[in-house]
Amino acid sequence: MFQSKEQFKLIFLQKLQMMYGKRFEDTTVSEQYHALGQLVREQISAQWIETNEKHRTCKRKQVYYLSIEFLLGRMLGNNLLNLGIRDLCEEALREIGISLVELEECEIDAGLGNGGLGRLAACFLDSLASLNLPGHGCGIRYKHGLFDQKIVNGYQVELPEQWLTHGNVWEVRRADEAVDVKFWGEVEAYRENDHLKFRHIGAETITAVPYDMPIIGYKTSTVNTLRLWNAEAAPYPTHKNVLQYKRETEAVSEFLYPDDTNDEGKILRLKQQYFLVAASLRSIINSYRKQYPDLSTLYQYVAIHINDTHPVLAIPELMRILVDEESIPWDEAWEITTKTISYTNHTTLSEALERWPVPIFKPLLPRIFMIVEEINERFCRELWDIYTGEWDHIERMALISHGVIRMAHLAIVGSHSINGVAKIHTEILKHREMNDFYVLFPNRFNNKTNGITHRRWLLKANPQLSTLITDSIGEKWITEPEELRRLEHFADNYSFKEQLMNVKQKRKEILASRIYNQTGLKIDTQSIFDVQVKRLHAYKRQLLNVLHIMHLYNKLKENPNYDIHPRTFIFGAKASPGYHYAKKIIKLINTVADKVNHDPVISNILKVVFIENYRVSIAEEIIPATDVSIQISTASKEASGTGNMKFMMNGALTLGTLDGANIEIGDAVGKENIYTFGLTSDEVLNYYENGGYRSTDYYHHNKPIQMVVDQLVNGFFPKTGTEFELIYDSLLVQNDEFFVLKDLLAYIPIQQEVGRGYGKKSDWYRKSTLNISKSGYFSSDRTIKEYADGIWGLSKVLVK
Ligand code: 26Q
Repeated sequence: MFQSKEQFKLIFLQKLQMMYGKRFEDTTVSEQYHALGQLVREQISAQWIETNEKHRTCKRKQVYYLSIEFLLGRMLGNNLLNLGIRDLCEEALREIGISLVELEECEIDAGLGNGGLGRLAACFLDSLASLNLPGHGCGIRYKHGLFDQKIVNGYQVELPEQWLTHGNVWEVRRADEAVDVKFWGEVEAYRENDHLKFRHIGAETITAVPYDMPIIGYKTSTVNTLRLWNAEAAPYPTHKNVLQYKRETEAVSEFLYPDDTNDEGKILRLKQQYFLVAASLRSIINSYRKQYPDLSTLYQYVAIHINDTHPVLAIPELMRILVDEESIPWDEAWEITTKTISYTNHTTLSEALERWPVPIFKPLLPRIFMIVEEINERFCRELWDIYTGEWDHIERMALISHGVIRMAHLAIVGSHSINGVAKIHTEILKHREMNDFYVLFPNRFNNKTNGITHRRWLLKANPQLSTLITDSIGEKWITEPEELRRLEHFADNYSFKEQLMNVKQKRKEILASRIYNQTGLKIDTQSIFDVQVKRLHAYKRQLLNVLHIMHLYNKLKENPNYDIHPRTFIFGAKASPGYHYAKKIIKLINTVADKVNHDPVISNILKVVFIENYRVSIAEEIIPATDVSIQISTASKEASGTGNMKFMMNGALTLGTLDGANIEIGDAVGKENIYTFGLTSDEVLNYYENGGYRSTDYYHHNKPIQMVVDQLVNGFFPKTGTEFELIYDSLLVQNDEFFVLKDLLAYIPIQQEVGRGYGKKSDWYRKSTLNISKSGYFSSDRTIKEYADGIWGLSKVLVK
């Protein structure tokens, strides 16, 4: 690596000149960014090769993490940090008049994910490499990541995201490792040595070309690989209409699908899933074969993890390879497959469980369909032996029923480990949603509470807080996050808390000036920053948050002397383009913002900000500036949540329901250091099972609730007409499926308590300190160690 600032400057200026053929003074910031990126990539190439060599020859188990999403965000700052050269570069660049931060801001986020599931995959890659574990990601190189969001007149408008238009310095195209993936066509049976065999004929072939990205561990020599597949036309297409074939082929890796469970059955989405799986398995097996003679020992050296059911076709695809290509008998192939594959579930929402109609699936993937049918038949026969005569029971558990394939059932039957992502979520899976399977395979179910990489979300995103922490307890926490616990001793240290307060203040000012520059809105940095940023979903209940703001507005209108600490309510959220209800909520937030921010009296006390185009890089600015982290999903609905952990680690206090990982955050910090409220998950699930909730009761018996609900439709918001009828109806006509009105009743007083709590600064920062000190458990380093030990059987491989 670079020996000194002077050496770095020399190499950097040379690089810049070589790449752009200009004098340094004439280069743009974007060119400087690309030159620095290029330089970093060249610097790590030796370590990357070394890691690959080591993994190729070490005869140790490797894990491949298959995910339809990797929400990486920006890479430059993180890579510099992990290489341990960020400070050196920053100073050297400053000396030649360049701001590193400005360069970093040139980088467009790699937004190849919707939210939690995709970001989790990215955090896992960082932890795998930092822990020297041989673990690699397999995903799709979408040409367009999640759409860019514009807010026009309060409405969300989507634009295609364009992260690749200026090239991507972090990827290497490996054309020599391209593989074929087959769709359509027919299956032909034939005899070979008296065995019945099958081959796929008349198929349409797509070429999958890998683009590899280096995943650099924190101050280690390990550089793992994220392999993203690009769909391209086969070199010599035999297709009748070559242009059409080319267009259809490239469409496979063109767009990331937005998370929209209402919009099922899109054939392109299924194509993407099989494309990822078939290309990844081919490449995994190719590299396995370089070390080992046959596939009978595959599971001893390879673990394949599927991130939700999106890559579940890895199960029948592996069976196809073992049975059709390797001529391994079915039973042995099945044992190899189930011992190789493990599965994480990320949802209990039954409408979000993937199902594919047979009429879509079968023609696209004819051989895979036959294998799924065979798995189903054998499984149902086993069930028949156990539950003889119980047709309903068997039908409930079948993989194929009423003409649809249930992907979660395939995942459970075909893997040796099934995990949920927070304790309560795993319990709900075991005892409710997947109970039939838990009874049958109790040992397969386990919990792995999610985590986040504290290096991106604390060390990189919040250098001010990181410095304070390191000054207080040393820097061991960076590689051993549980060390943060030692901050406990500072909970009553006046000087520490004052510095913590100053750090928070500084970050609030940075965010406030960003908001001012982008929107012209002036926000009070002495106010409480109350933040809810996450995908927009009915179950996440941004609506509960807005109705509470409307309530505060009403209270202040009624009594301008109403005693309340000034607040800034900050939202960031993308709604799936076809999810009308979610889009109405965005319009409502912006409508309330308009009303509140333009009221001459109220706007001195309350402000509402909707931050456009929420994404990883914006999260890195918002989270460190947050006082109150809003985590108010309907209990039982949020599998885990990971934003909650990022806020906690940055010293925000959580205001949340007893849902997902909020419960474990509460257990870690103690109930004095978190604000919880609302229905419990048992109460919610009991209502769903037995009925008994009547939203109109809450409406009729509570004036403040009635008032805000009526304001949705009674002209309170000028010129909105019937705009919010959908929301109004969801609350009163559809009986408020997510218990917004009932929980609003509890939310109002707990928010008052938060306001009072914030007034007592010393106490508030005591709580804040304790939250940071207990956040080490929520590092993905801990999570990944649990996966490595408990599921994958993986151990460290040190690279020299
Ligand atoms: C499905 C079908 C068609 C198109 C898209 C999709 C799709 C895409 C993405 C369905 C779901 C997702 C993403 C789900 C997700 O992010 N789940 C979250 O996972 C986090 C990590 O475990 C948890 O913390 C969250 O609680 C969970 O909501």
